[in-house]
Parts: sequence; C-alpha cells; structure tokens
Amino acid sequence: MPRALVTGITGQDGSYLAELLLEKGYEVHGVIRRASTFNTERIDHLYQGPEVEHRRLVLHYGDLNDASSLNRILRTVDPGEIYNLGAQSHVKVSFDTPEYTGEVTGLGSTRLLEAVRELRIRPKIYQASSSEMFGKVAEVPQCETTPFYPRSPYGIAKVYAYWMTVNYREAYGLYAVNGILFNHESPRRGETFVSRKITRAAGRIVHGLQEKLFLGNLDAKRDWGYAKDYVDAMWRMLQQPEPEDYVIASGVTHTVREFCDLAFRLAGMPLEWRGDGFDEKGFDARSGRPVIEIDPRYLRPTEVDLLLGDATKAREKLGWTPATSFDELVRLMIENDLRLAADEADLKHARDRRALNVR
Ligand code: NDP
Ligand code: GDR
Repeated sequence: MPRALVTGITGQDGSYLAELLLEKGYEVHGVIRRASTFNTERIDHLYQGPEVEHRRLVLHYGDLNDASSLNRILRTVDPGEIYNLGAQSHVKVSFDTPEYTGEVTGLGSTRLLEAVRELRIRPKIYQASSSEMFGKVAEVPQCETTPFYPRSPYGIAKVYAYWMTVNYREAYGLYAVNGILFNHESPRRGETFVSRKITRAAGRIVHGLQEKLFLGNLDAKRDWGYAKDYVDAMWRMLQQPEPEDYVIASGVTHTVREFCDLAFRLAGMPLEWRGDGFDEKGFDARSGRPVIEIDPRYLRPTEVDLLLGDATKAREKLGWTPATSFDELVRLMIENDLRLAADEADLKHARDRRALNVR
C-alpha cells in the first residue's frame, strides 16, 4: 500500500489532499501541532482512532520548527511520498511575524529535506511553493521561467524553500519538486483570506448577523482556482518519471472588487460602487445601505498587484486542467456560507426568543 506523509494536514489543502490520497488507496500520515483548542475540524470526517484495525489515516504530533520531531516521524513512517504543505501561510500576518514566518515557511522545508537526507530514505517530496514568489511580476502571465521578486516575508521565505528544494534535487539526487500554485480557495478556506472573508460576510450580512465588511485593496488582481482541483495537480507531480517544477493556475484573473460583486450578487444582494480611493464603498443596490468599506489596516506595506498564471506545462506534461471555473468556485463558497449564516441566524433567534420568555 503506498504511504504518504502530509505536513499541514489540518489546513485547507491538507484536508483535500488527505481525502484524495485515501480515495487512491494510500495510507496517509499527517503531522499535527498541539493546540489549546481543537485544530482538526477539516479532517474530523476522516479521523480513525488508534483502536481501528488497519486504519489508513494516522496523525503524529510534530512541528516544522522541531527537527527532532520530523526525524522521529520520518523514521517511524518511512513514507514513499512527502507533501510539505505546513506553513505560516498568511501574507499580511508575515509582515507582523517575519522571523517566525521564515522559521516555519522557509527553514521548515530545510529541516524536512535534511531529515530525509540524513536518514538515507528516498521518498518523493512535494514542496508547496507559491505565486507570491513572483511578487512584483516581471512578465504577464507568469510561468515556470518567470523570475522571482517576492514582496513579503512570506514570499521571501517561499523563495528560499523553493531553492532549497531545487538544491537538494541537484546536490543529492532527491526526487523533490516545487508546485508553484496560484491562489486556490474553497468552502474550507481560512476565514481571514479575502475570498472566504467576502463570502462569509456576504452570508452574514444577508442574514442580518453583520452590518458591514471591511476590506483593504480592492484593485488587487488574483488568479483564483478551486483547492480540490489543485491538490490533484500536487499528486500528479509526484507520479512523473522525472522531478520537475510546475505552475498550477486557472489562467484567469479578477480583482477583489469583482470577487465581491459576484459573491454578493449570488447571495441575492447586488452591489453598487460609489466613491474613490479610501472613500470607495459598496452599497446594497436595493436598499442603498453601505455594506462594504475600506479599512487601511488591511493594506499591506508592499502589495502584489497582479497575478495571472500560465499552466501550459502542467496541461501538457501532467494532463492537468482546472475543472472548476471562477464563477463555480464563488458559487460553491457562497452556498456554503449562506447555509452557515442561516444556521447561525436560527440559533440566534432561538436564543433571543428564550431570553424574551425568561423576562
Ligand atoms: P493553511 O493556512 O490552510 O494551512 C497551513 C497548515 O500548516 C495548517 O495545517 C497548519 O497547522 C500548518 N502549520 C502551520 N505552522 C506549522 C508548523 N510550525 N509546523 C507544522 N505545521 C504547521 O494553508 P493552505 O492549506 O491554504 O496552503 C497549504 C500550503 O500551500 C501552504 O504552505 C501555503 O503557503 C501554500 N500555498 C497555498 C496557496 C493557496 O492559495 N491556498 C497557494 C500557494 C501556496 P494548524 O492547523 O495547526 O495551524
Ligand atoms: P494572498 O491571499 O495574499 O494572495 O495569499 P489573500 O486572500 O490574503 O489576499 C488576496 C488579495 O486580497 C487583498 N485584500 C485582502 N486580503 C485579506 N486577507 N483581507 C482583506 O481584508 C483584504 N482586502 C483586500 C490582498 O491585499 C491581496 O492582494 C494567498 C495565501 O494562501 C498564500 O499562502 C498563497 O501562497 C497565495 O495566496 C498564493
């Protein structure tokens, strides 16, 4: 039975990848961090307790900042494939925690590569590289040969990890690849990334649970795809005869403002935009009420203005194309968040009614 180790298994991509690998008959091992609250919500539906015979999902406590834990896990699991998805992955937060982000997102991958080398095991290794490495883009669209110009501590940490992966491939002959993935989202996306922040707020505003949504740069353009499609590309990269790096993208770009337009329209609240600069606002076109405003606190010291990927190599060599369009992605996310908001509203009304009865 093929055996894979996934760091970052509790994250958005880790959860979809674990599902995919289990479907393909793998035994999946995941690295999880100890936290004071439960952090396994995204994989709870896959969990199998230690009492389950022949279980195919096994979780290990460890941390990318703790080389000894990585060594121990690698020695006991001896995986055929490693997917290094663990990271401090929030670009804005990386400006507040640049050193920590460098430790986890950059050096974390070195700790993993070095553990593999020291243990003399030969797994295939996937490194979760990012379109943020292109930063202030040298060309449009961006492909595997586009030079890097990162614009955040996160992007810089990812460039370091990218080159360490290339170096271990060239220096020690490891099968190690970089998937340079453009933004990919889903109903499981963390709530502080802009896509989910928008769909979650749209649901809550429509259900009267929230007044307004505050955002930063509405003009930023991103190439957004669906996470479930993108984890399939990760797996394909490790099934090739030769280790190579690939760009994975949808090939379509939209502004944050356009994302808002579509999300709110699908939620039944079409928007109208008025005003300029920091005074620009998104209004509920029917009631005339402002529902989106700019808060400069969400701006970044240096921004990545435009990302648009060219995934021709992945199409030709991996046979990979994105199955889900931008419109379908936003619809999936908004349907999920409308459902969550409706449940939250029901709960709130029930609580309010109980409170009235008590009085
Ligand atoms: P998430 O932020 O959803 O998940 C990050 C994962 O990393 C979580 O499981 C988190 O654990 C784990 N993690 C954080 N710090 C550590 C640590 N010190 N040791 C071990 N694990 C840690 O990210 P995504 O799923 O969206 O992304 C997966 C990877 O792909 C990341 O490396 C990201 O940088 C990269 N990437 C993502 C893109 C995207 O658009 N989603 C695009 C390109 C690259 P916990 O749950 O405990 O916090
Ligand atoms: P990004 O994703 O930085 O591209 O990194 P994010 O969703 O955080 O931002 C996308 C764009 O939206 C603008 N923006 C806002 N962003 C957030 N988070 N919150 C806001 O209120 C807001 N308003 C506007 C941002 O300025 C930016 O231009 C993601 C992460 O998953 C990385 O780990 C990954 O490597 C890259 O995608 C590819």
